[in-house]
Amino acid sequence: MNIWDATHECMSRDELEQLQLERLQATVNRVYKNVTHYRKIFNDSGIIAEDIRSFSDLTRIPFTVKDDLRVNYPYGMFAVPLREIVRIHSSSGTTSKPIVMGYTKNDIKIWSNLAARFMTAAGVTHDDVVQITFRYGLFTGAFGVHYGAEAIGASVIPMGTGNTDKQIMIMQDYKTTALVSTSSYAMALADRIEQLGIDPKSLSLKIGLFGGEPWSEKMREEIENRLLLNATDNYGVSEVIGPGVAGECLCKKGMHLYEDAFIPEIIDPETGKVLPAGSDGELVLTTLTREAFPMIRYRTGDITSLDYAPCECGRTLARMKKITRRSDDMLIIRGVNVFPSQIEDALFNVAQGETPYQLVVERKGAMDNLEVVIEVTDRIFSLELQKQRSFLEAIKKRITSVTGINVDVRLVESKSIPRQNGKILLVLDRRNI
Ligand code: DLL
Repeated sequence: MNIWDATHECMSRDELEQLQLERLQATVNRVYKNVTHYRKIFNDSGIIAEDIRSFSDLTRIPFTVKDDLRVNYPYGMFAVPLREIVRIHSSSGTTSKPIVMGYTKNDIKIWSNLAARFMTAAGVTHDDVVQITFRYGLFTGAFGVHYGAEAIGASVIPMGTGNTDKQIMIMQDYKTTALVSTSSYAMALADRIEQLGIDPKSLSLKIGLFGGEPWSEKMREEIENRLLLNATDNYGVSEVIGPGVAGECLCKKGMHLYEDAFIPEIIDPETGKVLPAGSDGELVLTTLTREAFPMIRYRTGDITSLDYAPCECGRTLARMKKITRRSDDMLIIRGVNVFPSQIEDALFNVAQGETPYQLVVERKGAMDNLEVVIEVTDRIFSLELQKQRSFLEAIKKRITSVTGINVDVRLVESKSIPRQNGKILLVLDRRNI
């Protein structure tokens, strides 16, 4: 099995911890010097950057949460001046404003190598033809994997999202060997390949790299059987870098977390207490190499656990269990992160006030579907039909512009959404992942 960066992926725990501490000290000094938000937090908590010398010292620093990034929109969390930034990405915030991340030249180089790690671990080499079906743009997914694949020397097809028939045509004609997508899009591709009567044996697919959303072992089995490829999981979070935080090797027994670049902690999401190794809890990440956008103890919201036992592949890095749950209400719809509060904001804005509603998430075929069910209020009821239609259209448009996903919107009779103790369950997630 190939290893992209054996020096860092196979270090002894002692060496690794030494490296982590050196990099942690540099990062803490950097944020104290350059990021007002952290300087204030350190000063308020009586923490002196030079005093952070051990992992237990790290736990004295308060967590960073999405809201801190929102408050510092757009560039407040940058640790370098804009002239040193060569790339800007963004991810969804909890309101209509996104979170903005910056990268220096060196950040991009390090990121490419981190992405190359999980791609190599999944079996990608310079002989592969890699088709990337993530959205190119502000989302970190496509560019992260793209640069990783180029670093390996593979031939990259930067397809972007959608246009499934064309994806399949290209897959056939260009002889794609590695597919990069969300697991749900892989299922949608498999459905369409079947509908078109294409024999998957006639394709050249060998490797599937799936990430960006939760998926089960059952789904893995189904994708592997239908597309005839070896499917691996990879994990990333835009706020800390993008894809390239962790990825499975072919043993498929957890995702190796690149601990030389990120310190992971597992905490109890209720109390914030750090839990012992092996416990299930929320993953918190501290970046160790980021120049432009360092994050100290960033709460990812993802529930997982870490296994520090050595892996048969030779990598010594801890392995992170598949994520199936979040500690907050963030939804992942077709690989896009959506917060119910973003939708509520958009809805109340167009409706000019509070309106009872429910978000219903379902799988339609292989793909996720989000329907916004809105109860008719007197104000909406009094509108003539034409106006009601344009009202629904306006809501749809606004939600799409804020979240980046298309939703269905439906009006229902007043008081028809079921209540429990007088309250509507705001999110009804009927997907069975
Ligand atoms: O989704 C980065 C990424 C892109 C990773 C492509 C892998 C492949 P965000 O848009 O910031 O970044 O979303 C991050 O997505 O906190 C998880 O909740 C979820 N997520 C990402 N990868 C996985 C995975 C990218 N393999 C959020 N399994 C994270 C489960 C995942 N959830």
